[in-house]
Amino acid sequence: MSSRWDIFCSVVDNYGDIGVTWRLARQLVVEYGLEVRLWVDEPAAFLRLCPRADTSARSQYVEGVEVIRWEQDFPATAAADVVIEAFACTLPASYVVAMAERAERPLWLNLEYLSAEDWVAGCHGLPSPQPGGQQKFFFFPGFTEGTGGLLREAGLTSRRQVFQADAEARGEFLASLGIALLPEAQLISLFAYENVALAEWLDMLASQSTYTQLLVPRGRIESDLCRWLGVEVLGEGGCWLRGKLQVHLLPFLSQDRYDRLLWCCNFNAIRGEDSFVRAQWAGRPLLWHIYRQEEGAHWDKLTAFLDLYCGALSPMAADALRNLWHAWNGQGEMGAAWAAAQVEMQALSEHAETWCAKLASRPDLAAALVQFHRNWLLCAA
Ligand code: TRH
Repeated sequence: MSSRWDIFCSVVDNYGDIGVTWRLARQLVVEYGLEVRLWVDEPAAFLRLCPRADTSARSQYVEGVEVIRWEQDFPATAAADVVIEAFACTLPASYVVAMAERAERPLWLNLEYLSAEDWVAGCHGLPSPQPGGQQKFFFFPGFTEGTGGLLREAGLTSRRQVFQADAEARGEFLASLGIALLPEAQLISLFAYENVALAEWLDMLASQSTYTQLLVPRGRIESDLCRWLGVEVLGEGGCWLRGKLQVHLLPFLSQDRYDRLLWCCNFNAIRGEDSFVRAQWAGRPLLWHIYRQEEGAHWDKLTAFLDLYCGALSPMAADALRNLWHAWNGQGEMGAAWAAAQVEMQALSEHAETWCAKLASRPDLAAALVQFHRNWLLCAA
């Protein structure tokens, strides 16, 4: 069934909004042959994820997706069959009128932020009446049945497993980033907001008996890293050895290369929403720096996810993981929490693969969206 989809993305801050919508748009094109336009109000953010994009172009095709600069002065345009406003961004008024004027009403969806909280399944798919007689549906991603699932491209798990089993491919990829492996080193990737717990963690890693290589794509954590390393600035491509810890500063990678970085590492520190999901698809233990919300609302999200994730872990491993994530998010001692987590690392590694397989047995978010549209058309007929 061919249809036209419009996805609207307003970049609030960071890369999660554009990261999710760009990934979804590509998947809808590649796997479902849909015509997709992605409207983005901040081309610079898109350029970070897709360096070959042309920021000067008002409209351009990238990997089959028409990426359009979403300007204040919105052009007259025909509404698509399916309209996704990502993360409750406000659609242009003239576009909402165009939707209402279509002979066949489009399906209007608000794609929400990801949360493991219980209430999500109860709200997923609910309609909300809009002025002018239209309806908008809430579409919630999620980890459990009854939610919209998670973004996962076809064949992702097998591609990842083949890569992880291929030492030569991993070596080539790391070499392309200028990384030479130290003997017996564990690899850790680091993507986080500013974080005062970093120093304690790095002290611990530097004092361990075996090497750790910390792979850090450029970003907000750099100032904390500079402070700990005792240097003024960090040069991209540089590396610094302190005790048994070698820190590498990498460029910000394309989404596909970032996936491969996660797949190469024994442990991944990630943040926000999209990298958090990608680290779960990597099948390796992870450390989540959650996006802070007002009045500490993010703690409910963190707790809900941990309750779900730790369900099948032994009490010892679950405690170790909880304490580690709490410390990383500002509640507890990072050094002690890391030492305790190290003891459970084997169990955490095995669990990460089991968890990934469990998630991958559910329909992915793009499939769920397409199915939602089909069901909606049947109901409307
Ligand atoms: O950038 P983020 O902190 O985004 C956040 C969250 O989405 C949060 O929920 C939201 O409210 C806030 O933005 C506004 O983290 P996130 O979600 O992981 O997005 C980062 C994207 O960047 C993701 O698509 C992965 C990608 N990425 C790369 O492509 N290359 C890289 O080198 C790195 C480090 C990330």
